[in-house]
Amino acid sequence: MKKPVRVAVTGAAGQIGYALLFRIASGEMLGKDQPVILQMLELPLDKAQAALKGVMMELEDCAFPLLAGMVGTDDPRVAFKDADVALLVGARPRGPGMERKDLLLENAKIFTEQGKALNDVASRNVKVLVVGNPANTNAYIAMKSAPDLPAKNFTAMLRLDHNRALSQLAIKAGVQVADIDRLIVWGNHSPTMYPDYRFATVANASLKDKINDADWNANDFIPKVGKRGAAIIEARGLSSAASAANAAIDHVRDWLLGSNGKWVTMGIPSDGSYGIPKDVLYGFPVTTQGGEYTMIRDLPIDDFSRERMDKTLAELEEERAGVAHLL
Ligand code: NAX
Repeated sequence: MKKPVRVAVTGAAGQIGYALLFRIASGEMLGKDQPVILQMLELPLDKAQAALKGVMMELEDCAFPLLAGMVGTDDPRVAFKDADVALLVGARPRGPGMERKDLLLENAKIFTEQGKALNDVASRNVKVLVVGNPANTNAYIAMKSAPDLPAKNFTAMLRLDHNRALSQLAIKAGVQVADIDRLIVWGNHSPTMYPDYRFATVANASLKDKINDADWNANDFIPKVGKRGAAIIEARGLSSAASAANAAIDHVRDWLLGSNGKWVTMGIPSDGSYGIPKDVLYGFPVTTQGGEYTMIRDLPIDDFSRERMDKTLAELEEERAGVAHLL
């Protein structure tokens, strides 16, 4: 039997947590031969801790053969102790009358504290995925608060946007999702993101040749992917949870086990490529192998794309400026 991998999950009693933990424990994220220890963090509130206890009881009741242990806590230093993977899902939601700036600052406090705790107690090669919004900036804050850990190990989730875009393209072109490769979602996990299928292929032929429709791209596809989260809330009365958990699993699975040459989108600290300033946590195309990602470089950027990539960058720069005094 392999040595168990320690997976920390914050916001474990929330909706995404509920859709995520059981799949991790069943081996869907790290493999059907990989035991896991779940280290779950929730707020130090009676209600949150009671709900977490209930989730842990249900995990117990599944008798997952791969679940080698569980920890439930309200202390980040306990949850992140020796963690190999950390899924930072819990975040402060926007309350009534709360301004975007306040939301940013409230979350900055959480991700500063959690970044420091990771820095102090997690595995020196912990792989961090931030799901809680604003995901890119929260990941940036955690990265800056953990100077002893490799900055490249801090990532933000754009995989849900990537998966949403894949499905919309498959529907439009009348092809199978599994046959599409080389899709990108540039930038911030927000409606400013830029889903870009200029390089996409379907069964190795150009997808752009199949969908040669600039009007559909600009006025249907891009806004639909960008506003999909809001459309789900309107339809379901609740925000995306199962699809978000699924995307988190895809992100971590591909990162650790490899994407087999397929392009996937990850929010990663920029190295200055594509005119995106160093360190900005931005959605880029990558391939993954052996627990490392490699950015796809030197793709040509046309005027239409440049404008959109700059717009989503401007939003990220604004968020970064809003928290700069805390870092
Ligand atoms: P819920 O409100 O259902 O759950 C969040 C849980 O986190 C709650 O149980 C809460 O008690 C806990 N929590 C809050 N602050 C915490 C802290 N400091 N430490 C530990 N636990 C904490 O939200 P849910 O629907 O699960 O969504 C979680 C986050 O994911 C939200 O920020 C949401 O905006 C974000 N999303 C991000 C997506 C992405 O693609 N990056 C898509 C889905 C989702 O909207």
